[in-house]
Amino acid sequence: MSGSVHRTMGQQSGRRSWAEPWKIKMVEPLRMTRRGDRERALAEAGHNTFLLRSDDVYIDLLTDSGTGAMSDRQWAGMMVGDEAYAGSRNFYRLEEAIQRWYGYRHIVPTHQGRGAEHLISQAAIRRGQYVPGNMYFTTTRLHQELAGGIFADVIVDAAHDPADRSPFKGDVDLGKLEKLVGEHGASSVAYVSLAATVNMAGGQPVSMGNVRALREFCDRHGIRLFLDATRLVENAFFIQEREPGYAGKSIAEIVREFCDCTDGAWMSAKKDSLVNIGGWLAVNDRSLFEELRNLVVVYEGLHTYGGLAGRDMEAMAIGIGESMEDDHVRSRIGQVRYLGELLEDWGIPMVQPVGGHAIFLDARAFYPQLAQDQFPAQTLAAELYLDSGIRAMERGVVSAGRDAVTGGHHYPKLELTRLTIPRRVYTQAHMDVVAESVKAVFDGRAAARGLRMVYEPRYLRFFQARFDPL
Ligand code: P71
Repeated sequence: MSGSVHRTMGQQSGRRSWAEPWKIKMVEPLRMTRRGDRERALAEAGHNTFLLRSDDVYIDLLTDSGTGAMSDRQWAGMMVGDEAYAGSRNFYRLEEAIQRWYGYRHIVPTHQGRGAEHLISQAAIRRGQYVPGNMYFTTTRLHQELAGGIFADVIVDAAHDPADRSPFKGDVDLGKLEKLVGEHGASSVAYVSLAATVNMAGGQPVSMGNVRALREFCDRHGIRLFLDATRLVENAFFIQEREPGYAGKSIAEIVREFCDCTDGAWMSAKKDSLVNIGGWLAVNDRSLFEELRNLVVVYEGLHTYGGLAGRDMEAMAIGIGESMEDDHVRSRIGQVRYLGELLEDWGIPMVQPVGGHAIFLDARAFYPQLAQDQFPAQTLAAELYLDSGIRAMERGVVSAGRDAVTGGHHYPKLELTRLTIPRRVYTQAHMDVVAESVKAVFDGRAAARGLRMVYEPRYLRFFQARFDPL
C-alpha cells in the first residue's frame, strides 16, 4: 500500500472517472409517493425532516451517519461475532485495527460518537475551562458544556463564508487560539478540540500544515490536542489532492501522519468506517485511559464492548480497513462532487468548495426574503421533501440552538441545508434526480414564506422541534 496511489480504469487512460470499486449484490426497494402524500407526511412531521417516517422518503440525504452499505466481507464478519460479556475476540480485532490504522495506543469502544464525546468531556474538562475548537458540532459542544466547559470557536474566518474557495477552510486560526490562551492562560484551556473534516462548515478539511502547527503550539503551552476523527479519511483525501508533498502518499499514510500529531481521538464509526452503529475513544496517555476505561463501564458497557454487540465490533474492524483504500475514498468524494458540479452549472448557491460528505445549500441566498428566525434552511428542507421526497437536514439557526448563558438563539453566519450522501448506497441516476429537484425548488424560491417554531425541546432541539408554515 505504501506510496501507491491507485487510479480508476478510466483515469489510467487519462479519462475523467470516479467510478465505484464495487458492484451491487442486494437491493432495498423504495416507494414512490405523490405530492398529496408528502404534504400530509410533512404536516404530521411538524415540517421537521427528522420527524418523517423513512417509508415516506424517496432519497434519504438526511445524514451519512450509519446509513452506508456494508460490504459482503463486513456481513460475513457479523457471523463471527463473539458475544461474550467480557473479552470478546471482536474487541481485540477492533483494538488492533485502530492501533494499526490510526496509531493510538489505548482504545475504549463506545456505542457511537456521542458516547465517546461524553466520556472524554467528563474526563478531560474541569468546570469553567475553555475548549477551543474549529467550529462547533452539536453533540460535541453539548457534551463539553454539560461537563462545565466553555466552547470557543477558533476556526479561520473563511469557514464562515460560503463563497470563499480556500482549500483548507477547516483550519484553526492560530492567532485566535493564541489570543484565547494569552487572555485566560494555558491552565484554563482543557484541550484543543480539532475536527477533521469540519461538518458544520460544509465538510471542509484541515491541512497537515495546520495540525503540525497546532501540535507545536500545544507542546509549547502544555495543552492537549484531541481529534474528532469521524471523517478523517475524507480529510486525508483533500490533503492528498491539495497539499504540496502529499500527492504520492496513500490515504492510510496521511491518516496516520495526522493522528501522530494528536494526543487522542474520538470517533463516530458510523461515517468513515462504514458501519451502521459504533464508535470509539483512543488516547496515548495511560492514566487518562484508565480513567476513561472506568467511566465507560458506568455509561456504555464493559470496556471490551462499550454498548456494542461483538458482531458490530467485527464489522467496524473490517470497515476501518476498507475505508482506508484510496479507490473507495476517491469514488465516495467523487459522487459528492458529481452532484456539486451539476448544481454549480445551474448557479445554485452552496458552500464552496464542495466538501467530503455533503452538499450544503446556502439557504440565505435561496430565500433573501426570509429573516433568520423564519428558519430559511428548515424551509428549504421542507420544500425539497415536498418537491420529490428527498430528505435533507437543516444546519442553521435551529441546529445552532440557544446560548447556554443568555438563553437567546445562536444566530450562526451559515444558514445551510445539507444534502448528505450515504456511502455506497445511491447511484448517479439518484444524484441526477436530486439535482433536478434542487433546481425546481430554486426556481420556485420567490414563493417561500418561512416557518414558525411551535414546539422546542430543551436539548438538541433540531431533532424534535415542530414548525407551522407562516
Ligand atoms: C451527522 C451526524 C449525526 C447527527 C448528530 C447530531 C445531529 C444530527 C445528526 C455526528 C457526529 C459528527 C461529528 C463530526 C461527532 C458526531 C456524533 N454527525 N462528530 O452529521 O458529524 O456522532 O452521531 O455517532 O453520536 O449527521 P454520533
